[in-house]
Amino acid sequence: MRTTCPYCGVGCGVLAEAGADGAVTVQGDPDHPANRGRLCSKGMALGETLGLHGRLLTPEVNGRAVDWDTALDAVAEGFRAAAEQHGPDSVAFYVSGQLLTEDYYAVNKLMKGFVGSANVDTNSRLCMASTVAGHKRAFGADVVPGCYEDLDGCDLAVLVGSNAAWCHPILHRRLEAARARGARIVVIDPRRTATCDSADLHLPLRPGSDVLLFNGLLAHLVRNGAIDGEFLSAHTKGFADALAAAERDAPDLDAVAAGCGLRATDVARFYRWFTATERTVTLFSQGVNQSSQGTDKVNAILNVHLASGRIGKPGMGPFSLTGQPNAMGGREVGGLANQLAAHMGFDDPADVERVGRFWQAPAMAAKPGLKAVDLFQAVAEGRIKALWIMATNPAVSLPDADAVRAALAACPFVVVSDAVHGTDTTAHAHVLLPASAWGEKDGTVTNSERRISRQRALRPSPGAAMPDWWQVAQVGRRLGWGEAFAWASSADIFREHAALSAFENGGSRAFDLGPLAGLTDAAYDALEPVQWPVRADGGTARLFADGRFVTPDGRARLVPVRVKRPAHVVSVEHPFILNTGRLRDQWHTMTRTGTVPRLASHTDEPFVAIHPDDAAEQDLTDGDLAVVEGIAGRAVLRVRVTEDQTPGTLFAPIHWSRRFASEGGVGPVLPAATDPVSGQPELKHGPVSLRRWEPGWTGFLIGRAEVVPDADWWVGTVRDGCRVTLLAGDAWPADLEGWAARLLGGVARLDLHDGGRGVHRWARLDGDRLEAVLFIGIDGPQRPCDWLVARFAEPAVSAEERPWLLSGQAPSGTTECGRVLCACWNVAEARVRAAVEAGLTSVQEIGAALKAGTGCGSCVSEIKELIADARHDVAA
Ligand SMILES: Nc1nc2c(c(=O)[nH]1)N[C@H]1C(S)=C(S)[C@@H](COP(=O)(O)OP(=O)(O)OC[C@H]3O[C@@H](n4cnc5c(=O)[nH]c(N)nc54)[C@H](O)[C@@H]3O)O[C@H]1N2
Ligand SMILES: Nc1nc2c(c(=O)[nH]1)N[C@H]1C(S)=C(S)[C@@H](COP(=O)(O)OP(=O)(O)OC[C@H]3O[C@@H](n4cnc5c(=O)[nH]c(N)nc54)[C@H](O)[C@@H]3O)O[C@H]1N2
Ligand code: SF4
Ligand SMILES: [Mo]
Repeated sequence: MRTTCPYCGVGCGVLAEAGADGAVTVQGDPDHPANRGRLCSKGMALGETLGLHGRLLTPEVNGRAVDWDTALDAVAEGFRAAAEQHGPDSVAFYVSGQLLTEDYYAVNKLMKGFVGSANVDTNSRLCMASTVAGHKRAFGADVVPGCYEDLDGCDLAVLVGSNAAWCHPILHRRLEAARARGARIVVIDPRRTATCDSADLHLPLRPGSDVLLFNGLLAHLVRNGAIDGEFLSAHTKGFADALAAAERDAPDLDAVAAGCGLRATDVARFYRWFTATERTVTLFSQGVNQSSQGTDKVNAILNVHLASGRIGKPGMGPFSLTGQPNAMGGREVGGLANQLAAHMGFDDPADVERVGRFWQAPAMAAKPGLKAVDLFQAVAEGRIKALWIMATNPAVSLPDADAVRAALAACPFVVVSDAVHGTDTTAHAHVLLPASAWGEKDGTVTNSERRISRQRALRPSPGAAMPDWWQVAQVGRRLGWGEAFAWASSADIFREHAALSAFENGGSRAFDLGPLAGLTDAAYDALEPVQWPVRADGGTARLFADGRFVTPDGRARLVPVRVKRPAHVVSVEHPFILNTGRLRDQWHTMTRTGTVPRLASHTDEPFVAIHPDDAAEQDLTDGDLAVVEGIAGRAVLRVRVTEDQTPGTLFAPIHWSRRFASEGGVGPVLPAATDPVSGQPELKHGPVSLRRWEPGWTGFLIGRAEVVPDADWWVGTVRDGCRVTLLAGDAWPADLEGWAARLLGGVARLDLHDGGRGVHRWARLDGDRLEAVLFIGIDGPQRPCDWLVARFAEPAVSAEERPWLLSGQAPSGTTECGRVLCACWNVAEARVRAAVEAGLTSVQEIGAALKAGTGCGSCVSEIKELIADARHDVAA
């Protein structure tokens, strides 16, 4: 079955095959233009995320399993009652760029056309809203001008606030291929990331100073006669004002270097390369968007491309890297509270009228609804009485997350549609609706280059799970709008969506799928990946080639932007800036990737990265636990000392929730400041303090069941056949044996106590099968040796092995298995080390021998390091 990966916005084609035993194997689709057969570690592990463990399989009302009719009646009644008593604006949806376009379309139609409120917002507000706003200001519409082939064909790629090596791995490989034939890569990011390993220049700019850097570039282009005057006068407006603003901020190179905290020679080199290289692509992502001046950052980038005429032509252009698989689809259906549908909006009453007529809508919303942060504020204040959350986990992913949690707990009626049970958000649901997941759903997604691809079902939904669009349509029908929600399939919805895009369009809107409005079911099934706008003769790779933009006068706008201070800055109480982002092998709140042992093993613990000078000053060493305290709330994280950080800045990953750790999440730490234009929260810039936490005891639990331990601090990770939970506490548990029995899930068969040394260890066996092991002590060990963990993957423990269980080490003579380095092929670091010691000296040789590094390639830099270390050892 040909389908599409459900993770990032690269939108890779996947060939998936369901075996007779239900097991699904995947490989890259060689015919898909996004990836041509490749997949990254997350995509390669898709088959392993499809187990039913943890899946939500039946609807629930107030914690009790019910049938669909009961659940849907409850939802319809809850929404009807709220709207009748408190008006339509007391009802809201909070949805996700992980929905399919058809799901998204259904939600948007129900709310904006029938309930009569635009209170539909999406996690894309946390992700793409600044780009949407920046595109609209510059181009008149939310359009990514270029395509992936421009990455293959460029001579300079500038990555701004993007860790593409980990977050868009397959595109990053295309950039590396361009580099191999001579293109240069510049990375603009306050910290040194894996993406910098294949860069020709890394500019570790001061967090938030991007506008200054690009204003300086605009002024530099003008000083060096590198602007395209003809293009500017024929196709744009606003150049003089934009330049005046830029020159005020950035009178010369030294001002830029000082303001950005960069070496003047590095800035000069970047400007020189940009000036000299016609085929330049500027790719940007969350370091740009998630900022209190994200929209201005976007326009600062678009300004330099417009000024140099580098747009709409092969090998060049600004390129927004979209995060979620269907971030783009959501924007096309108008999934954001300030959009309407099919690139129409609330600014023009004619748009509202037109969409209303097309939908035959009884109650068209006429004004924008609440944006995510304001929406949850309204929930907290009791203004939202009924809320439906779909395919997102806001209790984890929003800033000031503890307040979001409290708001959810206080909301009178919360509906959550999710594929899994037990997320931080499902815990607050009055009604829980089981959603079909990847591999079961059927519909379309749009990737970063506007390419629409099919996700196809390869197996039936388990239990009672149903697609999201079906759930919405059922509630629409129950609310009395049977005809408008009569769809029988996702194909029906797609045709309607395509028809709306073409409705009275006549070239006024870039988003146009007209020719697809008449697809038969069979043609929809067989739909090949295609880039919008879709014309009679096919898709469109590149827009604006003719210099015509989507503004009323057809001209693009350069927008004057000025440097602004971030919403919150450092203070005596909060002297560090916390930056947050992603890890290579985890996806967001880990509801899917967190269940795959080989993905968990790359990084198994939430951490905070800090520069060595700062660590020394704070009296912290690598491996300590630290309390990271922000304006809103706190986290407790493992300290990682690294030169990759710039002094004064910290970095922590976003993935841990309360389901996987006691206080491993960054959501509570970040304040809810937003960009005034886009409403996107500033998720990369939270002032914090940092101090060591020295627990009274540490230890770990290994067990087969998922337990939430009663301990001050804990982090759980899945491993093969078991779950490892690291533990720490201030005071010793009061009733030690009772506490241990609870964690172990029963009474231990083996134990070892040395009160003098403060050591307590237990193991529980069922016959010869190991069920649980618990170690705690004053001086560790803090984590289990791999040999012990590996015993859980075995059916029985042998008589020879048994004495070693509580020893804290592997039997003499056994080698430990160790951390997985290459997650694509599941190759342990120890095997790569052994291969290097055995004499292999290049990444290619290692790849040929072990396959390590031949998948997505994101571990290649680590393999290189191991080779370099070995050489160093020999030399020493
Ligand atoms: N492995 C993995 N891949 C993913 C995801 C995932 O969860 N896991 N999620 C997907 C989604 S939804 C998204 S949105 C994308 C995100 O993809 P990216 O945006 O590439 O990822 P992030 O790690 O969030 O942030 C990118 C970088 O911005 C930098 N940054 C912080 N502040 C600034 C600043 O002021 N200026 C500049 N120039 N840079 C700054 C950070 O240091 C970080 O390295 O990834 C997608 N891909
Ligand atoms: N501090 C900080 N916070 C951030 C970010 C950051 O960089 N820093 N990044 C932000 C960004 S860019 C993003 S995109 C968000 C992501 O944050 P979220 O959207 O909250 O994270 P996910 O874990 O992807 O949540 C998706 C949920 O949908 C469920 N699900 C999966 N498939 C389906 C389906 O088909 N139907 C339904 N109904 N449910 C399904 C999953 O089980 C999961 O519970 O986080 C944002 N938050
Ligand atoms: S790069 Fe990886 S996560 Fe993104 S779509 Fe491709 S396989 Fe999926
Ligand atoms: Mo995102």
